[in-house]
Amino acid sequence: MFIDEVQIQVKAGDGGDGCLSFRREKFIPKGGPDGGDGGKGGDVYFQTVENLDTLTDFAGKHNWQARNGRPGLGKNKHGCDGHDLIINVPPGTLIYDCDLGLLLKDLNKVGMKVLVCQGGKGGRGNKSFATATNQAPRQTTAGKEGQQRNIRLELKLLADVGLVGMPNAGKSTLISRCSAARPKIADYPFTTLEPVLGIVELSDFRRFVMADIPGLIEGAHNGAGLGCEFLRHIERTAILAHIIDIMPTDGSQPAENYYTLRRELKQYSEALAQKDEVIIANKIDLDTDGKIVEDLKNKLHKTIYPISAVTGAGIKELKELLWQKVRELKKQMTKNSETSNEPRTTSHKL
Ligand SMILES: Nc1nc2c(ncn2[C@@H]2O[C@H](COP(=O)(O)OP(=O)(O)OP(=O)(O)O)[C@@H](O)[C@H]2O)c(=O)[nH]1
Ligand SMILES: [Mg+2]
Repeated sequence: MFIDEVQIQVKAGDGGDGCLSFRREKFIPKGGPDGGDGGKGGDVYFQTVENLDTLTDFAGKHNWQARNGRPGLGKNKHGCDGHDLIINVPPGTLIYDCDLGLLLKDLNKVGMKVLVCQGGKGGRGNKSFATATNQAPRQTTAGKEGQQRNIRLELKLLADVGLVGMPNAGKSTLISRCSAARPKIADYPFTTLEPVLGIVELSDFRRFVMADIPGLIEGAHNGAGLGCEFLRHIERTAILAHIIDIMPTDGSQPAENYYTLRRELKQYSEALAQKDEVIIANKIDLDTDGKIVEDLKNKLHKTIYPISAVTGAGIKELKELLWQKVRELKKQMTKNSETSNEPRTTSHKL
């Protein structure tokens, strides 16, 4: 089950209460106060880990709570601090506070860790109130409550190349040919029902991540087909690979299908539509004399990369091209982030 949005409640641990106690021992009259302080409640963190790619772990669990601090004890014993709760999420998870309607943090890299709820402080035991003029205090304080938040987690997968196209265009066939991902492939529309990530490997240890998402149809922004919601998973890709079926089984025109899909992308988000795009004409094995691809080139007036995901024609060149483009864009992005003065910390406190 692929889950990319959940709402949960997280709570840090409460602080333990301070202890009221006096030293009582044989032959030691008036032993004095010896109540220890309470322990601190555990904090709640979110952390990104590599081997996760959905929010399925949250499906059956709404409440997430760190351990409370233990109360202080006699003989000046400090209560134990509560254990922190570290919640693992996939890279690309956005953390929102539902009540404040605020984006708290975008965990867009592996190994990031963010503190979202701070544990309550432990209370003071009566020993800590002892002074020269008040040597037998009976005063203690209770532990503080841990912070609590209603959190919404939203996952936007992190990939370098996002495959977009109409159903049946051959997106899944392409990703399964380029990577170890094995999404279902069939000759009916909407075979793919959830996003799939694949790592495309080239020679000399070069690699990039490709995302296959369910097909889009006209009216997707109004909910037609599977709607546009999966587009969020390619919002952060460096480039879009737009796959056109040159011989759609429904008899539609490849060029018109291209423009229909572009309109849908634009309706969903202008930023997405502005992304660099590589146009791929798939199924050239069915175009024996090359006329359909030629016609498509003339109609779109854009560079088109012909491939056949089934026979493998043009795939090697396509992988090289995508890798080059991803590398250039990533270089540009790191240059931009270096010129901005954003601190490069990996652990944050909110
Ligand atoms: N002849 C030919 N058939 C292809 C090619 N690529 C894909 N197909 C066929 O097209 C059909 C659809 O392929 P998929 O990869 O499932 O298409 P998709 O774009 O992932 O479709 P959805 O998941 O429904 O959006 C399958 O029957 C494939 O075998 C190709 O290069 N040549
Ligand atoms: Mg598919």
